[in-house]
Amino acid sequence: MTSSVVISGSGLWKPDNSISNEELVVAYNAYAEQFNQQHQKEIKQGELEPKPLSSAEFIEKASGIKSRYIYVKDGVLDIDRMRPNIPERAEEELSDQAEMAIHAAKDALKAANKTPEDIDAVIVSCAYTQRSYPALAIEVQGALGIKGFAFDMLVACSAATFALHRAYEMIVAGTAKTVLIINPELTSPQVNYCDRDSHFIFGDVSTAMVVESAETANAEHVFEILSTKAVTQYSNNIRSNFGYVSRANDADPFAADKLFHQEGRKVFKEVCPMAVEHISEHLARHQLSSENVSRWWLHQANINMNTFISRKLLDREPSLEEAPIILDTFANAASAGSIIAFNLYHKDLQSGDVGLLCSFGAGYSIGSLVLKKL
Ligand code: CO8
Repeated sequence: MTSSVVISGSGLWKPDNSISNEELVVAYNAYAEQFNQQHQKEIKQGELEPKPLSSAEFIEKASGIKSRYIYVKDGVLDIDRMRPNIPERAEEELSDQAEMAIHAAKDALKAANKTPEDIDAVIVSCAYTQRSYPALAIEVQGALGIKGFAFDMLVACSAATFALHRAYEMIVAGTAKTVLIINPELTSPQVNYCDRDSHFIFGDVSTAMVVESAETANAEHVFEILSTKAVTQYSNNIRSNFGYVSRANDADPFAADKLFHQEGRKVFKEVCPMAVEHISEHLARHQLSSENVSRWWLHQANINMNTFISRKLLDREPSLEEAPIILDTFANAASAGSIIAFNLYHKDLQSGDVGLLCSFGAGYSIGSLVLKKL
């Protein structure tokens, strides 16, 4: 292995529909008021807590989110449903996530100046896959006419960066030449739109990247992967108990604990210092300091987390140009967040500029890559 490994293209696909904070709050508050009305007696007798009201101002201030993309809007704002209405597709049809994946994959292939014939491995990596098997990656591989092999992997918010790590290693090891990584983040089916603390956090989106040897790369914007770094540490503070064993547990498969839930404050307190330490150590490996980094493509869970982390790293407030924020329009798109930031903000960098791509989230899991524009 003589040549370096590069990211030669990225892709982004967003659904046609979006939901603003105001729309979301109107629906949630109507639901909460209806719930409190219907359970007046139990609430009065202290058997049930009333549902508190949400506010668009709180959401923007606490998270930086103004709006989020949604794969299917129908049903989410219906106070008698409070979840998207996604029709089940026949086995012969392309699955929803494969469709989302293909949109982003085509965009990334175009940016990397590649065709499906150039790809020999596909990784679909995201927070959830809509079925266990056959793998979504194999479905995408078949639909795009890609030879070689494909597999799915799940690492919650670090799914995209961890997949980039695997692609890097496969190319270094010579087990693949050009790898397509796709993150179809269909989060809305797992959002509890009846929970004030989390109803606003997530959005749906799909991203993709092409990783290959520098020898074969011929795209306009090519970034060498100088190195990768990953860490995981078990925590129950971000959790979803949805799973195939529920049927055998005789548990309600739609119960609140089967959806995304978290101890947001604890996550903030524990993950931020972990991320700062992780990134500092990763840069030090290359004798780099934070001031040597021209662009920070950070995970996009919450604007206050990003501000905290960048301030600690830089000892000052970073400009939006240095550390772009995409939360306002995309919300938290699970593992796709840092990839969206890269996709939208990389073309202006000059040859030799260094950037840091990093995810942090459930698990806990943190994954980073130090990149240099060629
Ligand atoms: N409207 C109005 N008031 C509210 C609302 C609301 N919607 N929500 C909470 N409040 C109230 C609270 O009740 C509280 O009131 P009081 O002070 O009277 O108790 C007050 O506002 C403050 O509440 P919090 O302490 O909860 O609010 P914070 O300021 O801490 O902000 C955050 C909440 C934004 C969640 C914050 O804790 C945070 O940034 N946490 C970081 C964690 C995070 O963002 N995690 C996301 C991880 S996602 C991930 O890892 C991916 C998982 C896989 C994808 C899943 C897809 C579904």
